[in-house]
Amino acid sequence: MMRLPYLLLIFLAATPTFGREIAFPPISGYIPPLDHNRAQQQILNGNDDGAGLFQEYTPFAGLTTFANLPFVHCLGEGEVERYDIAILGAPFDTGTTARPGARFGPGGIRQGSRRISPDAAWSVYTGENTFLSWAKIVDCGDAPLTFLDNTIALKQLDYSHKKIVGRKANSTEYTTPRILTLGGDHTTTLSALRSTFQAWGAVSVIHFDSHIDTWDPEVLGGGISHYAGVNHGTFLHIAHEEGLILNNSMHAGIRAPVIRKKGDIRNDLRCGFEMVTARELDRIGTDGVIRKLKDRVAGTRAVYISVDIDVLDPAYAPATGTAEVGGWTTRELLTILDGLAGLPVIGADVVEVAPAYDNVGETTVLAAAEVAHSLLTLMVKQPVG
Ligand SMILES: *[C@@H]1O[C@H](CO)[C@@H](O)[C@H](O)[C@H]1NC(C)=O
Ligand SMILES: *[C@@H]1O[C@H](CO)[C@@H](O)[C@H](O)[C@H]1NC(C)=O
Ligand SMILES: [Mn+2]
Repeated sequence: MMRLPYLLLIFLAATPTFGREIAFPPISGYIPPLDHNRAQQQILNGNDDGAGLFQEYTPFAGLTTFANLPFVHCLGEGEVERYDIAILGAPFDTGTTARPGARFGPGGIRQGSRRISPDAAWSVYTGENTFLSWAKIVDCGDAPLTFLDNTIALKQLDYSHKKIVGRKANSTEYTTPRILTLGGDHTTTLSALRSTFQAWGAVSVIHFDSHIDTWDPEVLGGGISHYAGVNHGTFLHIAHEEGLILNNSMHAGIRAPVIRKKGDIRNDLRCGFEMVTARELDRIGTDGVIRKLKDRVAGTRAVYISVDIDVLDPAYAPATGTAEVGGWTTRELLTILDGLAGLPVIGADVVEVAPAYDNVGETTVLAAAEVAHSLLTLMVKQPVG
């Protein structure tokens, strides 16, 4: 008589989603509960070979994906498991003008994200959990890119982006999947913007960076070759030339000097940008920065957010190619990003993370992982497509 309810109880206790509505448990739990009855019985019976102590999943077990999300071979042939938001690594760093190393950024950011886990990601600020929403978020791994030829590598990255955006989303309502790219140097954003153009047309860009990155290839690259002109300081100029971005785009956190006294800023405006400088934050605060960014892109159908980790001060992000002092703190950046909730973010990235220059406390990759988390939250909060 007692057996049935007892079995039911064990069944419920062993079901990780018990007691909570979980739309999509990609894994069985941050630290899923042991089946205590079973474990105790096994130990009492002298049968403590560990089978009763088995946990399907703990945060540092298995292979490292971003935020412990499931891996999907999004670039494979034929049908694959569907997704709404895809994490894609872009291991490319030969478009950088200073320290290389961002080809290891995707792996570094994943490493920094190991304690972010879908079943334990309830925000104390919003009470929400980005990973347990309408959106199915997966990690597609890294795009396979040659490291010997920039032109070919970027074409390979273009192809990877278009393939991932070209699949049918899991949601039947929002049918175009979106990508969060883990860079890679900033050149990789060009491929992302080419794919968002394919799906959504020209987009407004909110560009967090200490540098403007709209340099004319003749100025940054020297006009030596077309190949040399496509780099992490010119990609926004090229994106403008290709018609990928709208003229109500905006930089945030700028502080690095320009090369030409007037020409660079004139060209920047021509490319469709205005800016909030790094020190402006001291006068107008995070609310003021958020307002400026939102006002600038107001009414736009599609916003792309690119975060160069060098927008942070080197104290908060030493592991980057072209560090500039006098930047924002991690908390300030996260507050500003979260303040952009409601914008139709159709794609985003975190780039220029070069883990070789990080410290033993993993300061930069931890920051980059949390920035990526905030970007995912923006994408989830405003479904599009
Ligand atoms: C994915 O799609 C299936 C089938 O439509 C649906 O049942 C499931 O809830 C979706 N997953 C998420 C996380 O929305
Ligand atoms: C952007 O371009 C449109 C036409 O394409 C023009 O009407 C508008 O004034 C421009 N806005 C800015 C801020 O330059
Ligand atoms: Mn940059």
